[in-house]
Amino acid sequence: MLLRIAFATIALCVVGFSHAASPATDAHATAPRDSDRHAAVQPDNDRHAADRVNRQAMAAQVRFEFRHAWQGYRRYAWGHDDLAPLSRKPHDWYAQPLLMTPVDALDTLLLMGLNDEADAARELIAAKLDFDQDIYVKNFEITIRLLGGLLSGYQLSGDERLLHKAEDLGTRLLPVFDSPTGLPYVEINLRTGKTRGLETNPAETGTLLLEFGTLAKLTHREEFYDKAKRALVETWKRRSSLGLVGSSINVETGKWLDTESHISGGIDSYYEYLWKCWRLFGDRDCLNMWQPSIAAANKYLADDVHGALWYGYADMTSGARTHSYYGALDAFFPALLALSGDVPRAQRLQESSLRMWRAHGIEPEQIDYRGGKIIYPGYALRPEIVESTYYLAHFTHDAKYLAMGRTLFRDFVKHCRTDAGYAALADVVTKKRKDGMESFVLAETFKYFYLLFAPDTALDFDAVTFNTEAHPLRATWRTKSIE
Ligand code: DMJ
Repeated sequence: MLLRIAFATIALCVVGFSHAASPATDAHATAPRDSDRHAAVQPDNDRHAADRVNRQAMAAQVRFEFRHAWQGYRRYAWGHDDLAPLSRKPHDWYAQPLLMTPVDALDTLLLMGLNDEADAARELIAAKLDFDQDIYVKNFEITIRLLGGLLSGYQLSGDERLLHKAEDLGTRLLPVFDSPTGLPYVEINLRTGKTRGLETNPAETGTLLLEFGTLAKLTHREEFYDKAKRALVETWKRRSSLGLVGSSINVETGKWLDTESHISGGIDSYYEYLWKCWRLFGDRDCLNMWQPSIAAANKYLADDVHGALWYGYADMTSGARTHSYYGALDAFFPALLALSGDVPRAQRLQESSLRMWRAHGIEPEQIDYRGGKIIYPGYALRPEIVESTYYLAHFTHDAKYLAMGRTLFRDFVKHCRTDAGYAALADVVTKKRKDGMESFVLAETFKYFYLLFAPDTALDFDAVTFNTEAHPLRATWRTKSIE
């Protein structure tokens, strides 16, 4: 597959990023405009409506709803990690807030041209985000959300303060890699550098290189790249003879604690970064690790059930099927398949994800695809099915993915919108709500909805690689195209 990644060594990284909406008309608005909202909520009155998705109106509607969620955070949780949308209270992950929502949402604000809001978020981050805290944090979550968000925010805005915060954070996180195997400990104290947490998984060990690697390139400190790459390689080296990895591993011994393999939470983004570290950095070792890994996943995890494609669970050593589970997290896989060149398989799997969504008008966390029984009934406002819709629309130019995205968005608004923002669902059958709005809703779910409908000029897809938290990273350090 030809990757059209031709990067010039320009000083700032804003070239190639632009937003669909006009900042001149919107930058000073203080509330979402009703005209934006109503532009997209007209019902489909004829059977051809799906073929005529009004992209401009849909992008405006997504932007309006994103702003509604952002304003809820701003009103009730400003300066904290995230908003509890039902109780209208702030929620923090740790004893000290680390501004999860503003950092995670910053690049979405910028891409949507919400410049006043983005400026306020940047000032809050510059003034209040202090990593010198005596708290243990999860390395994986902090890396994908905060390190990723600071780096893409820097690349989009040119605000050097964000890069300095990213370097401070990356430096504080580095001791996680000081284990006998090079696999990272699960948690680290941001002030003391002490580590803890021996039981980890491939997602936590293998989903660090895009962020640490980008930090290495931007700061010219290669140790960030080398340590995160070693963690990925050490995970891959422990694959079975079939080419599969398990779902739990000990950091210090490197021994598998659970040999069940799948593409779901705990392993998912390990696959994603094998491909994407080749795409972003042109690191051929990553391509060489990806090829046998995806072949093994397609051989042992893919499951054809009455003509429908799913990916289930299997033992990494024997390849024997252990569960026929698939869920909201697995729904990222069509995006990865499409990005790595396998559009036909991506399209088939996306049909299955849509079937899962449609069964209840919104997707549950996990189902048993043989029979359709729900295993976990919640919906955490996850982005993965939207991400795959966006990628497939990009690669196929088929309007059916726009119509699919419109269905997903209407269901999302219908079931999850609250007066203060958006609320997760405790149960997709009863539609009972839950008092949570994770930062990834603003980082990912709304961003992918927006990019799906926005003009292609909103973001140059070929010039960026999204980290697993939807933060677009741009290889400004590269001068050549790769194939
Ligand atoms: C996000 O934090 C990331 O996408 C991660 O890789 C998986 N889970 C959530 C969203 O569902």
